[in-house]
Amino acid sequence: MDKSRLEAFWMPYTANRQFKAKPRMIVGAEGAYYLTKDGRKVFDSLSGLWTTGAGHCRVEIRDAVAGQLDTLDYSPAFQFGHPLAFSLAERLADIAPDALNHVFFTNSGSECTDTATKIARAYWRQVGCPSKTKIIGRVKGYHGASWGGISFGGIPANKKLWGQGVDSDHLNHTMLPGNEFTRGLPQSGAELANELEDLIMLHDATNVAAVIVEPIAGSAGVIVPPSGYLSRLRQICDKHNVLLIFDEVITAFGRIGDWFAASAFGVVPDILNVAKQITNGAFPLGAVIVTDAIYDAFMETGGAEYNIELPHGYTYSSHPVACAAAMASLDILEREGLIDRVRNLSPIFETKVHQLKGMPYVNDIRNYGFAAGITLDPYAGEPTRRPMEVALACWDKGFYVRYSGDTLQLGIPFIATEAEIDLVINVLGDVLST
Ligand code: PXG
Repeated sequence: MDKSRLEAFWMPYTANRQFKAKPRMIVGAEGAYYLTKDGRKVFDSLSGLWTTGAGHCRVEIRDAVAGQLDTLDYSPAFQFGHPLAFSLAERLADIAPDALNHVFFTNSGSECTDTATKIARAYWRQVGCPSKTKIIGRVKGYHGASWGGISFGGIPANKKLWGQGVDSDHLNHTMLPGNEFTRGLPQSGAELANELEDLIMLHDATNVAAVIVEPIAGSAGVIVPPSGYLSRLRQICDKHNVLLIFDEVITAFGRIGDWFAASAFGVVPDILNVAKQITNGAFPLGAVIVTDAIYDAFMETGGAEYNIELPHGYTYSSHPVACAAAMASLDILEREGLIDRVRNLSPIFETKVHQLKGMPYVNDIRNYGFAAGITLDPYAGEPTRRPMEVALACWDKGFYVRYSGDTLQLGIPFIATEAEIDLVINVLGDVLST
């Protein structure tokens, strides 16, 4: 491809100069594989960007999308509705735990972050506590690229260019020294949740609206919560009237062998964000699922019936094609028992990924469900270089492996076979030891 065409596209979260010097073009996909421009088949070991667990180019989703484009390609999202949006919302409310019964649609995880935290702040105002505005995130958290996302997130590289963001503070992350190479949930570290109480004391509960965490931090390298940590967060939120927001953009819809981390860990937030896997990546869609208490508060304080209770939304909120893609994707997960498959095969994935312990540079491995993070010793002063080199070597050998910061990430497709798991672990082993 000529240089001016390459330069025309400013690629997101990408080393543009490096990519454009040696492009890695993907032109097709099928099942657990990509097809590259140079005719190679490449195993998709992050299911896209944690999006495509059921495999690529599913005909059921294609047919649903095509059918929807034939019937109703777009309908206005504000003040009018289409039936599929209500059906999808009801379906999500049915599978979400407990009182999480009301769904606000967005188009992405970042929009979910903004939406959930705007709802949290507005909720407190509506119930007579207008000073509760501060949002607490967590170091190493990722909640997207919007102003809310970078403010509540805790990855330094994603924050340093922008200056002042939205009012926030941060809990520490949960990677405790001594917990390296833990399989699944670390048994120690639940007390780290007590920092939330310290922060609430520091700022005063009358000023704190919500805490937002990924139950398992994804982007920063699959940081699994210590056993008991999330339920302690829940208790502290209850004690101080602070809303708990779970960002399940990666963990929802099967990645960890359950519908949600909230259900897997038995801790129910007040607001639950989802995106990515909801449409198997085939169409942008996010959803913010809130409790009866939150929804009812807006309906009860909304004033005259013609008033808009929440002046918030997006042109493409509840896009009919996105809803059709989501329905078809959820059908696939259910019909093919893919969530059970992940749960059943997770111990095998866990055993295999931990076989990389002892390989050169590997200083930690964390895993849960079909997700794993492998942290590598850095080159002196260049923390992100080694994972990039490993990932690019894997690409050359026919494996798409994602890296972020000092960590390699695996989020293998739900449909991956044991043999494919073996192959991806073996290639990582080969690349690390050469
Ligand atoms: N929350 C979480 C937990 C995410 O993982 C977002 C919000 C933002 O979603 P959008 O749709 O606005 O991008 C994400 C996105 C990685 C990786 O390498 C992770 C994400 C995106 C790209 C790469 O782990 N997560």
